[in-house]
Amino acid sequence: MINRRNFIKGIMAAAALPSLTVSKSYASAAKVENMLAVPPLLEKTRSGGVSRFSISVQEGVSEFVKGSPVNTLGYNGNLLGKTIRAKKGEKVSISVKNNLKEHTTTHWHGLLVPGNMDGGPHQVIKPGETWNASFTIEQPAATAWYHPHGDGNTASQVYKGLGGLFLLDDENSAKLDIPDEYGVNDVPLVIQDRLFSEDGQIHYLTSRQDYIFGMKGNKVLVNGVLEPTFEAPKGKVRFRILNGSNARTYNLYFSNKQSFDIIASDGGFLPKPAKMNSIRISPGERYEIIADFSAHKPGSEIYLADSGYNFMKVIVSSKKGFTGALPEKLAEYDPADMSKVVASRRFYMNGMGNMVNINGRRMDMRRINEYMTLGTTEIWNVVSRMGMMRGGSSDILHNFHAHGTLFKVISRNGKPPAPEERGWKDTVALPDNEVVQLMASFNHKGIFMYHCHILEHEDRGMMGQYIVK
Ligand SMILES: [Cu+2]
Repeated sequence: MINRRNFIKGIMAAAALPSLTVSKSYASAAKVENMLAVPPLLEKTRSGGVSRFSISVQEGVSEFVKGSPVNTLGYNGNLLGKTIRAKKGEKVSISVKNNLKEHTTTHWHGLLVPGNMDGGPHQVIKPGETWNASFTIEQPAATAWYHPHGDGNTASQVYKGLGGLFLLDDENSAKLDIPDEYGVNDVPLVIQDRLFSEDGQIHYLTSRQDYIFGMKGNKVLVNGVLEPTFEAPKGKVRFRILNGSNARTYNLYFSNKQSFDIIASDGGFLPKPAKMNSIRISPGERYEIIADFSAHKPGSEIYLADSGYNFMKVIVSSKKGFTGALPEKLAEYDPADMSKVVASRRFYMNGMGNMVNINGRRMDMRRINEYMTLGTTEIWNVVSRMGMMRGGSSDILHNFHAHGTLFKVISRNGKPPAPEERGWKDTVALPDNEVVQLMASFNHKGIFMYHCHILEHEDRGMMGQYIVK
């Protein structure tokens, strides 16, 4: 952090400082009093063999600090959204009504659907209009999510509160003996940092740093609740963690240093659980972990933390929880089949602030950057090259997300991926100058985006389009 701060100081020397001064470092300790909210499931109706969901994108008001209302955005509510849940093979139809005063789109992050159903910047929903997305779930069980993806206004809409979970189930997830009581021992955690001032208000883009590196906050919301408390049963708890932040990468761990098992990444279950003490999660990524609280006395307090900041308290209750052993095998191990690879491409993620680009180009709605063939597999080499900032920081300055495919990490700088990156993914962190090799297949037609998931970078053009024909 020190290195980065000095570095920023250098490039900010000539910049005017913003008039608003809010401490941007994490609070030293959490003042925890709010209970964790769990987003309810979105109601579905069945007709004609199709599950129908209805979403309203709307303005709202939220109180993160008592007595300090903040204008927010939500899906069917004041903030965030209800959880959509569907099974493999299920036909779904989702109507999305835009009740905002500005355009939006609704992207199904992590879902494999045709390009025209993807909810990217081409599927604009103007104020007052409704967009209908229909598709069949054709992929393994996973924790996915939905969020805005408009051309140039994604970051502010997510920051104000738009985002929801999209959980997928299949035969495998139904039969695995793991915690699966939604909200009890199978608990989603949408982690988002926000810049709070003392009066409980939230601020956006207050400094040059925010434009350059993306918007980072000084406090963490989990499921829209500031520094919450979760009461855990005395047993194993599955947390489905989504980094829904605009720009911050977390290294999550428990304050008592207890280990946990990672069971799933963005696109579904890992081949087998991976025991870890901390997990790096960049914006847009998801990890499902199993934390075991059975050895703690009722009343014990443990925190979920990042960089010394205890942002969520876990209180162990006396309720008996899930105590079964974790399965040794979680999903069929499906090794990367390089014999199917027909092409390789490079994606160079360059620059900062307004200079961001991929392979020297910035997003242009009228330009298709890459052409893929339906049913093929490719190798992608993705690398973050920071130019003048090369080597300036150990932080994650860019990451990479692709729509329309789930990929496998083949290697990082030629070395095999760590155990937690051996399952399906759609987003990867890019430490500076590390070549991340991915294997991706294209099984849906249409136009899809690939981009940095630091949302201020995405909005400033760090995005490209590929077409599958
Ligand atoms: Cu970036």
